[in-house]
Amino acid sequence: MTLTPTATDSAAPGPAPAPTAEPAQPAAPLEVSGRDFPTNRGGLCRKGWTSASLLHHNGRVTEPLLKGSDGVHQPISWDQALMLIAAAVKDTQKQHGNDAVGVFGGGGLTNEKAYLLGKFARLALRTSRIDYNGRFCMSSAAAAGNRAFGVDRGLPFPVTDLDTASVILMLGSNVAETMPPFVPHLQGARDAGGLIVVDPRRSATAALTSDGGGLHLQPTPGTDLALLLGISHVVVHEGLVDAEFIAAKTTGYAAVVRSLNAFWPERVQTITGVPANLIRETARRLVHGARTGGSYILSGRGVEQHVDGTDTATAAINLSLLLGLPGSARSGYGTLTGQGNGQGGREHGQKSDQLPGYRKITDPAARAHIAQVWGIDESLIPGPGLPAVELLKSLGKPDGVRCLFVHGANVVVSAPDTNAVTAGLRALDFLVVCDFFMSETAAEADLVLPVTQWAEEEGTLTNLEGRVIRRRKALNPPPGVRSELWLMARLAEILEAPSTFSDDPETVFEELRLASAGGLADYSGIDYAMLDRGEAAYWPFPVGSAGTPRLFGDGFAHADGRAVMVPVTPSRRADRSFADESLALATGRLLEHYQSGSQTRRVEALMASQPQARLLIHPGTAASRGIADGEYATVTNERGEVLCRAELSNSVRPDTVFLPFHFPGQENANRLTEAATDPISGMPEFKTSRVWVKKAAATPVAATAVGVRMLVNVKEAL
Ligand SMILES: Nc1nc2c(c(=O)[nH]1)N[C@H]1C(S)=C(S)[C@@H](COP(=O)(O)OP(=O)(O)OC[C@H]3O[C@@H](n4cnc5c(=O)[nH]c(N)nc54)[C@H](O)[C@@H]3O)O[C@H]1N2
Ligand SMILES: Nc1nc2c(c(=O)[nH]1)N[C@H]1C(S)=C(S)[C@@H](COP(=O)(O)OP(=O)(O)OC[C@H]3O[C@@H](n4cnc5c(=O)[nH]c(N)nc54)[C@H](O)[C@@H]3O)O[C@H]1N2
Ligand SMILES: [Mo]
Repeated sequence: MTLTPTATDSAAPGPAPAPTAEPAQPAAPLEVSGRDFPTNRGGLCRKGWTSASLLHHNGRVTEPLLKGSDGVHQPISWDQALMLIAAAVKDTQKQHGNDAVGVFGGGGLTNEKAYLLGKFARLALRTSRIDYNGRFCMSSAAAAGNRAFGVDRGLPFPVTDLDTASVILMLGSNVAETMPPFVPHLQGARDAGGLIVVDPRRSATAALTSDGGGLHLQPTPGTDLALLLGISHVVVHEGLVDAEFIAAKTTGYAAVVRSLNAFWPERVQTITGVPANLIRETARRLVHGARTGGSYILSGRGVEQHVDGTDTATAAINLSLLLGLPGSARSGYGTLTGQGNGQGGREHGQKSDQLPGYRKITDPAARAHIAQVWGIDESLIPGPGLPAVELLKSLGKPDGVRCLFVHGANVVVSAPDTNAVTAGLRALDFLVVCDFFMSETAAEADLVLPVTQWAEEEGTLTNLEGRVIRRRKALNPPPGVRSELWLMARLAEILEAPSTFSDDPETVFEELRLASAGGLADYSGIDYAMLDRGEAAYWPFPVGSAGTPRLFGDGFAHADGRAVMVPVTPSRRADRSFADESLALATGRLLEHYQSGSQTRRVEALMASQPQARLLIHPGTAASRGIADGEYATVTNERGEVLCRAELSNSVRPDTVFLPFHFPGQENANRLTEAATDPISGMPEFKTSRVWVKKAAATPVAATAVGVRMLVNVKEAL
């Protein structure tokens, strides 16, 4: 049979759901094919096509595995595993208090699993310490959206609205590699000469600007905030502001205008390296677009994953407000959500300060509502916990988390300053990792629990447009593998949790509906039956409504209906230069690999095409260090060292090098990234690190072995 993907917003390997999938029918082998759906137009990226091979991969973990004193994992029964966990939780909490148990979730989990994980942490584990890898992904864009609009939905309009735009400004997003099915939506703007890409690299997306007269702005990494202030300065000082919109729909305009004074284009050129004439041209094209076919501003991780990511996204929103884009029928602002369920995963309680329905855990009314849905006393809901980076920093510390559950993240590869994270994991009293593969994080675990993959479970996801989509089960999991809903329900029972924990996805969704009712992300009018009929379900979708494909047409989500303009300015830190021998390290993605590579490094076809990390470096920069194309280089700073091959390319600025973050061990870019965070969102500084690059003293032995190592069958390794 053919499984129908991918209504997804990202290029996740788990093909995402179609609105009208067929009923569950175990069958093998499973094939994956594209289906016509507005977000992808039937397209599917290479990782999508190869994803089915992972379902039957021989590296699949199929039994609970306990690490012995010799460091080797050995199979145990599920009953033994559950008893061990219960004992570890009780012991830890007796000795160190309830918050010594922590949970690290994932933006790839279905809505049902994400919702139940938040409830499980707070009621069964009785801890406030839950956060998730979406903190590394969408948190800055989310914080900026909440601050400006009062709500955080990646695209406040259906993605097909972009098709007719004449100008699209892409800020640090490389959709040509990270969301290939999205690229057709840029065609209208490309044809109109209106595609403008901001990226320190000439990425595959930046290269799309060359065929129709688009623009590529190539700033020094980490200087986007200044660049956006420069573009806004032009809009204000050339009299191009949409004054009617500002007066009717916003607050804070005067302060924002004042904050722009020091950012005239020539000065911004000296900060960013982007020529002043391109800054002016960008502003003028955006204005022209807004007055003709429509202008959109879209942001990606390149501008958001910084210590000033929230302020940078805010500067992008302010620019869009000056132009009157948000809420307009033909124009808009949005951010491109990444993970398979990056949107839904950030709405229903995995965040440390959140309750379902995008509610605040500190809000008394929200607590009362959720306590009533859960049938418990409100005092049983803990207060806010720690955001991801702080949670990871606390691992193994006397007053920190000492027993950790990981559901859907591979932090040994993907978290910032990973040497420190790995040390933290090793200092834990007990680490439980749920995964389908022996990821680098699972390899550190005391207990690895084998869980179901995307095609083996029912559930829902919410795509980048805020549209809830059903994912159907297509085949049975291998014997020995359990669903995470089952695991949470069993453990809740053993730990004598209050309330109820169902292992049936539809029952959990029904509860999520009630819990989300009246919240910002209201799903109460959505049910499985309508999703199965293929009906479009955009939240907020209160009972009795028809959902909300387009937000902001009638105003913004703040009480007065206005968008809030917040003045922002670059910090000294973000302004720092790389004038000495050091270089700016930017990180990001390759077409062939997904995230920590835990899945895609197991696919032969993908490994054959991208077997190892390569450091993208400008030929001049490489020459001054005596590094030839393909030779090994070391990339170092105070946190660690990466050893990998150099790839000489004019696509990157001479002051910048680029590393993908998909590879482990000595090729892991996150040995170099800093765990400093954005004070508002908790986003770490993934996109700009100060590094020194040298020719490697000796060629390492089989550097690729690090990537391939995990292909070994776990059982064979025992
Ligand atoms: N192939 C593939 N597709 C994916 C994923 C994957 O791992 N692989 N992951 C999914 C997920 S979770 C996400 S979040 C999305 C991410 O999708 P994107 O945001 O498109 O991904 P990145 O490659 O992280 O970053 C985009 C661009 O930012 C640029 N950049 C780096 N530093 C800066 C900077 O300081 N300023 C600016 N303006 N640009 C900068 C990089 O050169 C890169 O081209 O992709 C999703 N799709
Ligand atoms: N330097 C640098 N670092 C980055 C980034 C960057 O641009 N640069 N990007 C960041 C971003 S945007 C993201 S989203 C993160 C992603 O980082 P991670 O979350 O670590 O990435 P994944 O490889 O998706 O890890 C998910 C793991 O969970 C497993 N898994 C998948 N689905 C499920 C499930 O349903 N249940 C369970 N239990 N396990 C599951 C997979 O097999 C895999 O081992 O990385 C961040 N790290
Ligand atoms: Mo992400």
